[in-house]
Amino acid sequence: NTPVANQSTNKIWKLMEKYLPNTKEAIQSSVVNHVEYTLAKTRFDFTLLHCYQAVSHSVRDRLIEAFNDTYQYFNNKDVKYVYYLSLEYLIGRCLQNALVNLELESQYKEAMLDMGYNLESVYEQEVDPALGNGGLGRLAACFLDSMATLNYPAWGYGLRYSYGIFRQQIKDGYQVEVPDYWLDRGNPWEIERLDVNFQIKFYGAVTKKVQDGKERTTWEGSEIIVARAYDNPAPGYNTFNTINLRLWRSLPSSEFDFKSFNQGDYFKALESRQRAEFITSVLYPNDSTYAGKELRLKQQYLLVSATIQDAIRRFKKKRKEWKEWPKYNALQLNDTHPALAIVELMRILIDIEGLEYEDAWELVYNSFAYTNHTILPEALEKWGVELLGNLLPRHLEIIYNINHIFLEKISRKYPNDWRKLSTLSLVEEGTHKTIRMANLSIVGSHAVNGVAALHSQLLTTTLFKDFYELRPTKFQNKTNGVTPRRWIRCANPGLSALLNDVVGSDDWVIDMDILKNFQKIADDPAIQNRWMQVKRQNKEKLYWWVKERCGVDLNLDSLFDIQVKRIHEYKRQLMNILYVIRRYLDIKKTPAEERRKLFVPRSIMFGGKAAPGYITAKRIIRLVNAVSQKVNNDQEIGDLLKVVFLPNYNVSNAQVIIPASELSQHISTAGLEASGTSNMKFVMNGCLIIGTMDGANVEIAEEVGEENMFIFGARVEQVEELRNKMRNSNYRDYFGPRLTEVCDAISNDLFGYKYDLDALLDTIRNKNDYYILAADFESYCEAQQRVDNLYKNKSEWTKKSILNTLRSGKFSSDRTIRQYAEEIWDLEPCEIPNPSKSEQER
Ligand code: CR1
Repeated sequence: NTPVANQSTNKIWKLMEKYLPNTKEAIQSSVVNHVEYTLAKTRFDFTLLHCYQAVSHSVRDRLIEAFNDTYQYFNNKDVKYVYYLSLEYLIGRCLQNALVNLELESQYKEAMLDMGYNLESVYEQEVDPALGNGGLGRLAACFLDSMATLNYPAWGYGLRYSYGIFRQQIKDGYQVEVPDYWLDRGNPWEIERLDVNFQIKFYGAVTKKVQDGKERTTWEGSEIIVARAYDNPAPGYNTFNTINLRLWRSLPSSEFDFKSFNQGDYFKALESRQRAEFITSVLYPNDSTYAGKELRLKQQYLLVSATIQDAIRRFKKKRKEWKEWPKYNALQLNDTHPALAIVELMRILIDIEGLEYEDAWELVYNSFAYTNHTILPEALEKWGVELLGNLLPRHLEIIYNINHIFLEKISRKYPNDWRKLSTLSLVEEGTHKTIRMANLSIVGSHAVNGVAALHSQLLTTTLFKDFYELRPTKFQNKTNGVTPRRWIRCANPGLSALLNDVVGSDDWVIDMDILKNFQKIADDPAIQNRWMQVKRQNKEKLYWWVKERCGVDLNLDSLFDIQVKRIHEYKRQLMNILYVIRRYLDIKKTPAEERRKLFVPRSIMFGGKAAPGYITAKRIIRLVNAVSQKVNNDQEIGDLLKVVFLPNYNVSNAQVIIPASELSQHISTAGLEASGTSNMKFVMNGCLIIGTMDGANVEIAEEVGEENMFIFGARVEQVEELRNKMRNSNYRDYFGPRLTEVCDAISNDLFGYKYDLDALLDTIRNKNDYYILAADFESYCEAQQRVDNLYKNKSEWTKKSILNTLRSGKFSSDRTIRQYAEEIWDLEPCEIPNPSKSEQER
């Protein structure tokens, strides 16, 4: 029996009404209090790390006020929620983002400076939580920021891995993976919910019983563990709304393994408890590939089951009828990784809640939606029926049911069309029978979307063609976006200040489209100068970053040319480094006195992680480092060309790298990069793109103008024909002379590591060059020549840089999230009253 405060008379209510003050003194005393009472350190002398921890706790207190109020308000208003389900979130560091979004950065800066601490050095103390691989995980984090900012009633759900993506070190030019135990200094941002635990079952058996003339199915799991909630507040910008990223951690269930215990095997009993903790221990470090490991399936099911149980509990508190479920709940699947949620909700509705199959299906279908992020065949998840049936026997049964009913409809619509039946089926027959998770996701969802216009169109004409013909209205496009809060406001303070001056306010932070109204400044020499100064300062910051980590001295006047993303053959880092070699050979051939006339000095940087088992990707890293070694130490070359591999690319490093970049490479084989999201961040930060007509590059070209990019290479319609031409022909016939010379130089051991590098070249010489690198190489070289020509004209370059930023409004994730909310989720914003604003009004 908790005493309930009476609004008008109760003293407790008076206390509750108060929010933490944000004066300099209040901030300082809250920090000092946390040093003393939370960290138990002496307030007279504390390290920078303790300072970071205390500041974070002080900011967290403020976040929690907003966070609690937000969900209380949502609950009172009885709103519809969207549940965003994702196995990955790359949220990046929290402190600066929280301060910026709470609009407290300058107050904290001043308060801390007064105590002798530089806030930026404090930021650097924070680990970068890296619970994701690449674009898919970072997209989920940008979406949370936009959902909070736009006041949507939303929940993010994911897993709290103890080990994030590995830390990448470079030793002797090779990638070395180091475990990322990111929690070793604690995590001041999370709130452990000791009271939010759900049981998760695995294995066991299914039994059928007839009860009141109805068949009832029950599934008794033989391994039971617990999922515990850890909440991570995500504040919106320019609003009091703060939403929750709820991450599950696996723990042993309190039901001790009595069998082993009674048999006297104490250690065996403990072992099974440790196995439970292991489930959320490590993120699978694969990007756009599918591994098929049982532990991964356990992770997926744990996320799904705990989340669905949590959503149902919340729904039932309001005692609504089941038929109201879709009116109050939208569930978005971030790729197929959480697709079992469809089946889990079916299971609970039928087996536990006692709904009829058709009624349950209606609720599931109308609440779920699925986003596809790739058409690469190696990424499509297919779980072997033995594995799935063993771990989740009842779920396999339900999948067969769904499939049976679905295929019956298909055969009525297309009698005797066996091809259609076999491509649409959720089950892939063969010696090794599997469940196709994409097919399950499409069949169980009322909306399916791709992540850029080209990608969504390819889904309807290739990968999901038959599904599209069946139900064209189900298929949509939602072009990705990124949050301008983190990617401009936090990462590029110089540019932010400049934009504030141009616009006359910071309104652009929540409305990027207004930047379009200021395009005439692109020609203004004074603005151009300031624009160049900002870029210069950002380049200086990266200069020091590179010097410290790579020991390379970059020329600040050189063109900073950057490709950072996961290492993948389809992203063609190989083409980039082969061009670097081309450039090196060309410089060497040119008489010394003409070199500076012909070549713009360039600092070419690569960064990105290779999946630990992806040998070719690792060899690409080896080649970059071999070239870097050779070129950077060549006295003749000097600062005309530098090549650097930036180790351990992650969100916080990206915040230094992207604002400093002038040219940015997005050069995937046309049709294979679903969207790309860093391309958007680079454009916002005034970088010019060299790229193919792929993914969101197509829409970037539409927005900023093709004349403000360096576009090259085969278009998607040409790729198949080019591949056919190369098939069964000798690479000597399809390599141009420029590429031949480069490959010969590598094979003649110019860079060493002959065994690795020859094997790498064989992927384009003797394996039919699937990614058509050779076919695109000539036009890539030409585009690079256009880059050099333009860079010689600083004013023209800067003008294009300015236009890139001002025309990038479409790529704010605010636009994307609004579209999801209106076109898929049918969700209304719900803004909670801002107490500081209403106090001002009083
Ligand atoms: C795509 O490769 C896209 C992100 C986010 C990736 C990339 O082009 O920008 O998703 N796909 O939508 C992926 O990780 C599993 O697939």
